Amino acid sequence: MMMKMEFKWLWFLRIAVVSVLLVLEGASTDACLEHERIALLHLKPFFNHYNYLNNWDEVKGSDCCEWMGIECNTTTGRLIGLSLNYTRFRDKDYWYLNASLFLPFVELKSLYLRGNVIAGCIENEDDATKLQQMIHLEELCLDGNLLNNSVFASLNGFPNLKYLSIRDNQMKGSLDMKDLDAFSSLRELYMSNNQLKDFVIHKGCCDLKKLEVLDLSWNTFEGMLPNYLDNLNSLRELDVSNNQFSGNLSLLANLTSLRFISLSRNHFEIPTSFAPFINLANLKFLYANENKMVMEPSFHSSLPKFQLKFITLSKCITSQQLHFELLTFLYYQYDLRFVDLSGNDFSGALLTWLLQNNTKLKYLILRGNAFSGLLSLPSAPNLNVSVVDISDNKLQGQILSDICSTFPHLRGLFLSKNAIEGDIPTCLSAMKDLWYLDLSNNHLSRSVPEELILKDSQRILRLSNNNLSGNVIPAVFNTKGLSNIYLDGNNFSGDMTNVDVSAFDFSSSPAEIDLSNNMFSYLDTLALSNNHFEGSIPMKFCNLNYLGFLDLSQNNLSGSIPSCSNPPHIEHVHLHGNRLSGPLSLAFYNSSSLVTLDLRGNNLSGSIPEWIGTLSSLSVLLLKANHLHGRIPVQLCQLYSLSIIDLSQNMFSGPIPSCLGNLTLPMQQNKILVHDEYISISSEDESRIFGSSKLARGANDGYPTSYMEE
Ligand SMILES: *[C@@H]1O[C@H](CO)[C@@H](O)[C@H](O)[C@H]1NC(C)=O
Ligand SMILES: *[C@@H]1O[C@H](CO)[C@@H](O)[C@H](O)[C@H]1NC(C)=O
Ligand SMILES: *[C@@H]1O[C@H](CO)[C@@H](O)[C@H](O)[C@H]1NC(C)=O
Ligand SMILES: *[C@@H]1O[C@H](CO)[C@@H](O)[C@H](O)[C@H]1NC(C)=O
Ligand SMILES: *[C@@H]1O[C@H](CO)[C@@H](O)[C@H](O)[C@H]1NC(C)=O
Ligand SMILES: *[C@@H]1O[C@H](CO)[C@@H](O)[C@H](O)[C@H]1NC(C)=O
Ligand SMILES: *[C@@H]1O[C@H](CO)[C@@H](O)[C@H](O)[C@H]1NC(C)=O
Ligand SMILES: *[C@@H]1O[C@H](CO)[C@@H](O)[C@H](O)[C@H]1NC(C)=O
Ligand SMILES: *[C@@H]1O[C@H](CO)[C@@H](O)[C@H](O)[C@H]1NC(C)=O
Ligand SMILES: *[C@@H]1O[C@H](CO)[C@@H](O)[C@H](O)[C@H]1NC(C)=O
Ligand SMILES: *[C@@H]1O[C@H](CO)[C@@H](O)[C@H](O)[C@H]1NC(C)=O
Ligand SMILES: CC(=O)N[C@H]1CO[C@H](CO)[C@@H](O)[C@@H]1O
Repeated sequence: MMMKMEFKWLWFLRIAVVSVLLVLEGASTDACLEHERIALLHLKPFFNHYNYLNNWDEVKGSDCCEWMGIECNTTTGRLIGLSLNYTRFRDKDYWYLNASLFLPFVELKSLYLRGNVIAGCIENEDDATKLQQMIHLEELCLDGNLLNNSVFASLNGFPNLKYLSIRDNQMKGSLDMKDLDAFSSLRELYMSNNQLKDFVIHKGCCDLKKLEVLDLSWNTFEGMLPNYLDNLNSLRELDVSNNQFSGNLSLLANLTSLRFISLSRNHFEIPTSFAPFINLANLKFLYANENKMVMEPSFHSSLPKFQLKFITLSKCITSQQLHFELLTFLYYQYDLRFVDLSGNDFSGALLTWLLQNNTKLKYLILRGNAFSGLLSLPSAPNLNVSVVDISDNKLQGQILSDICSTFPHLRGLFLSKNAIEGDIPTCLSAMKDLWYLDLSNNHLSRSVPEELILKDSQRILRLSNNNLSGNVIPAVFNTKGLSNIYLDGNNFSGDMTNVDVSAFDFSSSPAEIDLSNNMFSYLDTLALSNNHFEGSIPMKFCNLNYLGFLDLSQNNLSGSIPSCSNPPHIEHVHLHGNRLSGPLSLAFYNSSSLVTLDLRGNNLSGSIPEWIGTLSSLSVLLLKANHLHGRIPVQLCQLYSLSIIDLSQNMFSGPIPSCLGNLTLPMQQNKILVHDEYISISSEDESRIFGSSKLARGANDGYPTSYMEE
């Protein structure tokens, strides 16, 4: 699609240049042919539901080459491109297209009819012969319609069609390969997101010899890959992901043009040596997540001919524990950019050699395995490494400061859920590109380098559940940059009361804030629970204009909850397990963004204020184990999003408002916050990684979306 877009872009440029020349020469050309203009006007009523085609002007002399969705050849004035995506009402009934209406456009090259509730074609007697006249049609996109398997029979005609896309339609059951025989000119065929289940294959068929891209993903195919495939000698990209295919991969062994294969989320038996692919010298992208990995009966000694750039092999089911050493083919790879072997329970020592062999490696994802021993690093720097994720393994020992010089351009470092001990190396705070550091759930001890917390750029810092100590309070409240800071579950101490937040005492609106000078704190998440902080919650919290998540629970905080106009975007407040006292002040009055309010286990007194009804998004209200008393206000019934209320262990009196029984208490789990940000691949990196590979780029596999979500 890349190439195509570039081509079109050039084309528009050329149109622009030509029209400028025409103006300069004072000449005028009737760019649009009259009979094509009239034929377009016949089409208009079928496609103008949103009035998008309002410049398809019925006045004579209107140049149809200028119309919405039209592309003409600037020399001949003939129509060559017609793009009518999403121009019908989606909620209106399905309809049948009269393909004859397109016959006047004999030079048409591309036709896009995506998302138009088309259920099929009207049968005209001699359509097939007539469609044969459209010798220029090369691209046809029918994505997102209601077409069934008969679509192939209706389209049986276009002699030079190269690109056919029928994604997201209603093809079901068996795909009869004979139907495809008429499409011998096809280079690219996309059929993802239908409900196709199997293939009907006939002897002596297989005219798709020129096919280069085949997308069968997101269907319900089952059984072995069809024999048909091994004839497709030109195939460069094959996506069969998200089906129920099973069996081995021998069938692909001779398709030496293959550059991209996605097998993810099927039941294939993938041998650890990848022996079936050994001759695929052009293979660069191999996605094989969530299949069955099987051990070879014997050691496979032949060298693979491929040099992969991208391999994903996460969450494969195995019957026995696999030692990493079994992935022999990996020893011969030296051009890898992206490696994901997560969730496989691989054991053994960490793959230092993989980093040494692959100096272009950018992403190394090994989380959820059983790698053990020290976090050993290659001796030479790997300048390209951007993300290293070895969380949820069995690493021990310390993080050596070599890590900073070995991976100087690191953007994400994920080492949580291991058994790492010792100090956090100070050099990490000087790493300019590092915006996500997760060392949580280890045995790190002693103090945190102050600079790491103060670091003045946008980032996420997770150090939860270690054995870190010291007073981090001054640093936390002087942090700069847009930050999420998680320091809960440690042994930090310090008095909150006198926190100096004057550094970010600002009242200007976000638009006026000068980010470039990093003058203000954009703290949006602050989690400091389970430490030993003391004193009262500073009044100045009210000035944390960007705070969305505040967790100070399980500390030793006292005094009252500051009553102020609360942070305007606050969503989740966790203050349980402290010694907070006094009434529920106006702290959260009118806070329409508040979703969770957890004040359990404090010494709060007074009654539940009537303004509780103003918390229109409140979903979780936990007031258990305080000294609250009085009546439960009926205003609670105005909280239509409430899903959990806990008022137990207080001294409430009077009736329970009957209207509470009227609340539906929906479980809105999505609102109960689980932060799980990840690193994103920039579009620049993406094109460098994926190059011109069409399917890899589209990531039909759903991969690497977890790296694209921020
Ligand atoms: C435009 O038409 C001319 C003459 O038929 C042809 O040579 C040229 O390749 C066409 N250009 C495009 C972009 O189709
Ligand atoms: C119409 O949809 C196709 C397929 O998704 C796409 O390639 C094409 O760029 C779209 N055209 C326009 C004008 O949006
Ligand atoms: C389809 O369109 C052609 C050309 O405009 C027309 O002659 C024919 O009657 C139409 N068929 C139907 C069934 O409307
Ligand atoms: C498929 O669509 C055609 C119209 O193009 C219709 O005549 C036929 O009944 C449909 N077949 C099935 C099995 O729904
Ligand atoms: C792959 O499966 C086919 C069909 O079941 C079988 O004939 C062939 O021996 C298998 N190949 C391997 C290497 O297991
Ligand atoms: C691959 O090619 C070899 C040699 O031409 C042949 O023996 C084998 O049967 C082919 N395998 C497949 C699956 O077509
Ligand atoms: C990769 O490293 C392993 C282990 O050090 C070595 O055996 C292999 O030859 C290396 N491969 C390449 C291509 O450098
Ligand atoms: C936590 O760190 C302190 C020193 O800061 C040490 O004395 C203590 O043993 C550590 N506790 C654990 C469980 O590692
Ligand atoms: C917490 O830190 C103190 C020193 O500041 C230390 O004496 C104590 O053992 C630590 N607590 C735990 C549970 O490690
Ligand atoms: C909490 O603070 C009080 C008063 O300062 C102190 O006596 C108590 O030891 C502290 N408790 C903990 C667990 O730190
Ligand atoms: C609760 O619902 C019942 C029945 O819909 C209605 O009669 C009653 O007025 C409602 N109670 C309150 C307090 O909204
Ligand atoms: C693939 C890739 O990003 N390669 C880069 C690795 O790092 C060297 C040195 O910075 C660059 O020159 C390469 O382009």
